[in-house]
Amino acid sequence: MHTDQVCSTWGNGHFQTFDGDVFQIQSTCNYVFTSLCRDSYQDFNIQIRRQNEDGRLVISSIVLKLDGPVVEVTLPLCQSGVCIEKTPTYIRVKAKLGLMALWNMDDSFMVELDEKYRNQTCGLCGDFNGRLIHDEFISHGVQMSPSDFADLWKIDGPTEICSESKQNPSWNCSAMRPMCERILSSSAFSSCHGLLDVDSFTSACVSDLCHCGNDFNRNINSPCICSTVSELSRQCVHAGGRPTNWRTRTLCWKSCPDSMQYSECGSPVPDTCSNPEASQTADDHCIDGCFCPPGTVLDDLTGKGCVPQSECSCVYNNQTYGPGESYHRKCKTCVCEAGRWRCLQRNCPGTCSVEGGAHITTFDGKAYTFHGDCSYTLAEVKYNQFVIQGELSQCGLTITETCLKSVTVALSGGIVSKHTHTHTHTHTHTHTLLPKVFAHFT
Ligand SMILES: [Ca+2]
Repeated sequence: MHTDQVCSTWGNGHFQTFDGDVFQIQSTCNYVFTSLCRDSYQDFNIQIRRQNEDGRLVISSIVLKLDGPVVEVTLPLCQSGVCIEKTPTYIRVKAKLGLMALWNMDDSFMVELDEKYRNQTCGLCGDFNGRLIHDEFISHGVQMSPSDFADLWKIDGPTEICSESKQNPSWNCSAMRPMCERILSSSAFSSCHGLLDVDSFTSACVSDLCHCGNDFNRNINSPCICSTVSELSRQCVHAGGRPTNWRTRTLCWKSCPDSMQYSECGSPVPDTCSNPEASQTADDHCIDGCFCPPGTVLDDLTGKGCVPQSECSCVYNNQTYGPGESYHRKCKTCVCEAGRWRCLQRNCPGTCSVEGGAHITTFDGKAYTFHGDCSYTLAEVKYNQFVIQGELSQCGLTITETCLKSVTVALSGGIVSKHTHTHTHTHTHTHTLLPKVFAHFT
């Protein structure tokens, strides 16, 4: 269960505190959404403001100060313990200190806090002490209205004096209730009813519908009703419930691009051609959004939408190769199969060389110069399968004039062959079945 750690705001100024109180503030002022109450050191401080767009309150600014400097970001970004990512439906901020914030880039914003912050938070999200109403709406025996409570956490800009616009309470909204109940209590949400206080969401739905007016047919697909139903769905999923796909063509329908389908619960990290098992590594709750149908992954390389993994392309050296296409490199051939390179290593011997008595090139191609005066191991395979030694010594007037005087090849089984410029000696100490090996050099 995570409901007691989540604070959220959605739709037309609805809020739910960490402790579960639901209230509405229809205001365009700037508020502390949640912060630590301690003033000496603030791990986090999140502020939020809405603005009025055609009679609808939409989130216009969210400011997160998280344990460090404020940074401008390009997504995705991970820096100093803070990760900011964008999925098709959400912008998500995760902070190591124990905070996750999720914004749907529209009306809904949610913060999940670690248990360790219990009874230490300030702001519209309440004190997180695990008790409803106390001490948010009843403090020291005094009752507070939501707008009194919100006033405590209002933070005006430097030149601003913001006052909350009071709601018009005279409207009779009860006529809207049956419609909200019909949707929110429907069987699609049956797994949510034991997890969330559906009545609070019904009241929020009634309030929004009332605010929007009487035209039900116009409202059925509008934010008037959908923002609260969507929020219930989101919070239900977060709390461990599994709402069935409740959206229909006539109720809060969401269309998706590229043959994707809308789902209330999909992986926050989608499987793609470049990472077809990404969702298996996601440790987070599922989220709602557009997802590729089962059996397909998102083609993030050529932009063909959702494709079976077998139709995925591959990338090598910034070039894209279609399924079945291949590239050849020294000693290997790779074929693109289902988004992955399948490589065949060809039998391709490695070469090490000593040239000019001092210029050595390793099996892996590293060249260096060394003027020796001794016998050196040029190559050796452990457990005495073979040892090749080279004798380097001065052969000119200066110490930088060195020559490879001789090479000795010793094989397991006792074959030792020594090669000099003019002679080759081979001694066989025991009989062996090893193939004879020739060392050649210039
Ligand atoms: Ca409380």
